[in-house]
Amino acid sequence: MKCLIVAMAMMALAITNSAVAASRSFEMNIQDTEITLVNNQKYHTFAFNGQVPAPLIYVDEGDDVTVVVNNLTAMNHTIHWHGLLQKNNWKMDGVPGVTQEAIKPGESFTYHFKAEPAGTLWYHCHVNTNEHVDLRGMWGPLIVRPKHPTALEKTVTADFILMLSEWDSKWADKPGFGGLPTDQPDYFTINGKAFPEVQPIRVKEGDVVRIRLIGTGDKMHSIHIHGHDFLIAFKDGQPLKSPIIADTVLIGPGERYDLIFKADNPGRWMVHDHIESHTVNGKQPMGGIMTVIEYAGIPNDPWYELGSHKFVPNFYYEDSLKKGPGFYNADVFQGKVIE
Ligand SMILES: [Cu+2]
Repeated sequence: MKCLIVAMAMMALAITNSAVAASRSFEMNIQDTEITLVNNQKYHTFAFNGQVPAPLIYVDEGDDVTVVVNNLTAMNHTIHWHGLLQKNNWKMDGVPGVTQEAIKPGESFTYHFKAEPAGTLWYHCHVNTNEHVDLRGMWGPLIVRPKHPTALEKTVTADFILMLSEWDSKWADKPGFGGLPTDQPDYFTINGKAFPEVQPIRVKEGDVVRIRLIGTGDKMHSIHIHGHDFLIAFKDGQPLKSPIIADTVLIGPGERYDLIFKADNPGRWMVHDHIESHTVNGKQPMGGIMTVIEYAGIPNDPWYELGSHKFVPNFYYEDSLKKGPGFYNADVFQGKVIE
């Protein structure tokens, strides 16, 4: 009898656990894709689903995730899931020659993992990262929603993802080359676009804003937000016990910082890289890593640089993040597939 009760209790526990973790399956193609960084600066990428950044993968902590990847390019690739612990699952870590053979042209591979820990993670190719990650746009956000959110993050009403990168234009149309120590990046982007072709970050007074910075390239970026102090609340997806109050944060390659602040100062406020050489487009200042926080209700001005711009929502995946877990392509990032 005692055994039966224990067995029933264990079964109940198993049911409770499985009810929490969802199984989610996604599929992606890697495709030769031409994107435009700004003006007429095109770039040959190996994009996931033909877009840079890659699709947003948004799951719950503990979910059982399957991702099928089809390599439609002429190069080898893999996916590394940056930030996942992969406990007892190291062969899913996506490193060619260490955890798996690279996915060859025309081949597919199925990744299977548990989504842990929670937070702002990302994914990227791990074959010839110098070129594939730094110059060919092979990166996207992986957001794992926590089972137990912090009191601070529960207050967030507007959530934005900003992936920061650099590009050397001399390799733009030379896939298979580039990513050398002698490279001199001359284009700098947020979510694959440079100012003034980025989108503004639209908020309304009273919002609690979360900015998820992801360093996808190989340079440092010193991100400054005007008119607000923010809390550096998360580092690499993990909540900081003592968040730091700041107006500038230095983010290095691979790092993530989640900034949280109250939108309490209506106006238009610059957000920019304070490494001044990163605010150019080619030889031309001002451009690169800059955008504007726009409060709702501020009248337009004829001289406002983003004022004549067609607003495209979801440039920071803000709409997708509101919808909850799922797999999100975004038209705004779609390039031209190269046959
Ligand atoms: Cu690759």
